[in-house]
This record gives sequence, C-alpha cells and structure tokens, in this order.
Amino acid sequence: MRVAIISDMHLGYAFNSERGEDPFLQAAEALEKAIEKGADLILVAGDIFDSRVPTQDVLGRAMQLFINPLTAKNSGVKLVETIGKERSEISSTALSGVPVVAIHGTHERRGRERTNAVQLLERAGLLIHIHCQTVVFEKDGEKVAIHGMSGVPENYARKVLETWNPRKVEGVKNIFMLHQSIEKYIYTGDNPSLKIEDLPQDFDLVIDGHIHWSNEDKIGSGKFLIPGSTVVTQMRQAEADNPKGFYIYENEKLEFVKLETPRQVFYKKLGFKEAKPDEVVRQIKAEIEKIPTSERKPLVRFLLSGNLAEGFEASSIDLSSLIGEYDDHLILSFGKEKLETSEMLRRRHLIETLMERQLSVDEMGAEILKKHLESIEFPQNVDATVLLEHLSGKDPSGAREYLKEVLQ
Ligand SMILES: [Mn+2]
Repeated sequence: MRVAIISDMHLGYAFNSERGEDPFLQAAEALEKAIEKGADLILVAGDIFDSRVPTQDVLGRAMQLFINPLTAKNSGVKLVETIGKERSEISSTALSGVPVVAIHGTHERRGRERTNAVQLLERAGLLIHIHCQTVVFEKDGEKVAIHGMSGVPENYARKVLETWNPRKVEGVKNIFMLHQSIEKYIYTGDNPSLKIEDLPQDFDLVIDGHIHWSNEDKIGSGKFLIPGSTVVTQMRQAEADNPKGFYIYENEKLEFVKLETPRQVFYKKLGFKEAKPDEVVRQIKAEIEKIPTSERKPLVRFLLSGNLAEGFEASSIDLSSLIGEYDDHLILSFGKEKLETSEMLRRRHLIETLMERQLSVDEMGAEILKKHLESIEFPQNVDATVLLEHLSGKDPSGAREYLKEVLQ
C-alpha cells in the first residue's frame, strides 16, 4: 500500500496578504502529486489550518481542496476496522477515491466540547479525523493501521499518550501519527513533555507533525518521520535549508517528494563592526544583487548582528525604504534584534569582564558605578565603593554627607 504523508499546510496563513495564496497553492500541489504518484491513502499530521476558527473564506477554499482526493480513482483500498472510533462518524464519501486520515494540530485545537476545523471537514464527509483512535485500511490483503493522537498542550502530551496507550495491531503495518514537540525536535517556546523513548518503539513508522522542517530518523525497529510543513510560516535557517514537500511510504521505504510551487527562501546573516547605516544598507544591497530572480518572488530574510558606529542605532537604518525598493521582485524582511549600539556594546563588555573576574554583586556594582563616574568626569577623589556602600545602606542620605565631605 502506498501512503502519502503530508503535514502543516497552514491554510489561512497570511490570508489577504501577498503570501496568502501560498498555503493553498502548496497544499493543492501536495494533494495532486500524492494522487499522481498513486497514493492509496493520504495522511495529514495536523495544522491543516493556521487558526482555531478559520474564516468561511478559508474554510470554503479548504473544502474545495479536500474534495479532490475523494473524486480521484479508488485503488481498492477500504476501511476494515476502527478502534475507539465509531464507524457512524465516518461518512461513506470520506472512503471514496483516495481517503484522507487526519489529526488536528496545535493551531486547530479547541476545548473538548467544541468542534475544531478538522472535525468540521470530517462532518462534511471530506476526511477521517482521529484522536487517540485507530483506523485500519486494507488493499489486496495488505493491512495498515493508522493510530492518531491529535495535538494536545505540551505539558499533557505524556499523560494523554500514557492513558491512551496505543498497542500495535498484530500482523499489519502500524503507523503512529502525532503533532507535538519532542525532545530533540523542539519548536521555539515549547517545553516538550515527550521524548522519543516515550513513543511506541515497536511500530513501523512514527510520524510527527508540528515541526516545520523535514527530517528522517530511527525509532526502535522502525522509522521516525517529520514531514515538515508545505509552507514557510517562520523564516529561519532550517526552513531555508530544507525543501518543502511530502513523503510517500511503501514497503518500509520513505520517498520525499519535493514541491515546485514554494517560493525560494534565502536566509542571510550579516555581521557589522562600528558600521554606519549607509554601510549596512550598502552590504545588504550587495547581498540582494546576488539573489537570482525568479517568477515567484523569493522570501529573503536578513539577520543583522554586531554593532553600529557611535551615535547610531538600529532605527537609524532605513529598512522600510529597502523593502519598498525591492518590492517588485523580493519579499524582504529583517531581524535586527542582534544589532547593538556602541553604548550597548560597551555595557555588555563591561558586564562580561566583571563576570569573568568572578566578582561579588557588590564588587560588580562598585565597578559599574566607578566606570560611570569616570565617564561623566566625576571628581576622582570620590571612592565608588564607599559611595555605593552608603547608597545601598539603610540610610542613603549618608551618600550625600559623604559627597559633601570629599567634594569640599
Ligand atoms: Mn504547524
């Protein structure tokens, strides 16, 4: 049996903006190619939608997309068993053509009593949604069990999995699908409760959505797969390095199918030393000139770091003019959080030096005060240590007395 594995389509991401069509275009390409490549079944590992409550425009577009696999030719694959899932929840239309089995992700998750957007697609007869449930398909005598755990808050993931405790179905291929951060594969800000060792070790394939760049690894005697997203939602190195696509799983082998529609991504790091804004702009432009033009505007992100010349700060660089200037053939963005002013650099150096010398907090305070007094050309006979002792003591007015005394 040929199983297509797609994840994180994020339909509705950047909707109504220049990049609003990207998720639809790329999800459509993935579904089409899966059918073209003869998939018997399509799995989606969560985050079909970008938001909990997609607008009707987004929902409508998603419904149009998911009709396509169902109108394709059915290869003879059929649902033969469900575990923990009522057969009555599954519409016969969802079993026609190339059936789609999906879990919901972090972006679609809602309260227990509320219908999420993936369940909505199931109710429309477009797919099968599973959460701590198993569906078994058969084709030409070969059976595949799909066990799915939809996205749950990270701190509950281990508990939910332990409570459900999915067991492999004997004598069939077992695929486990989830949508969580897993130690080693962590999404920014997530605090995963699951480790690779917590996942079923005796399944043939474990699929994890949520992480947006693809990766193949081993788990127990089987394979561990992160399909990655079909669309770029966060500009970062891993997204620039990894092509977008989906996988085909057959006979224990994984084949990556690259998508053609995604924009090219360029992630560039530029470091500066006492640079003036026009120098920064000049270097950015020189880098931009190296980027080949393409039909679909590439996504270009610059990560600026280092420090600027005396008297300049990041806001002195006119980045919005640059964005406008190249608007015709690039989608530019900048990260300038790591670009320091020379003042920030001096302070950081001072603190780093003090930490290296392993001074106590009081000693560090005295050093910082001393440097500050020097920089404002305070009379040199004022002892920073004594002054700080007065300032941090019970009666700070002693500091005034001390200053009066030494400055007379
Ligand atoms: Mn996602």
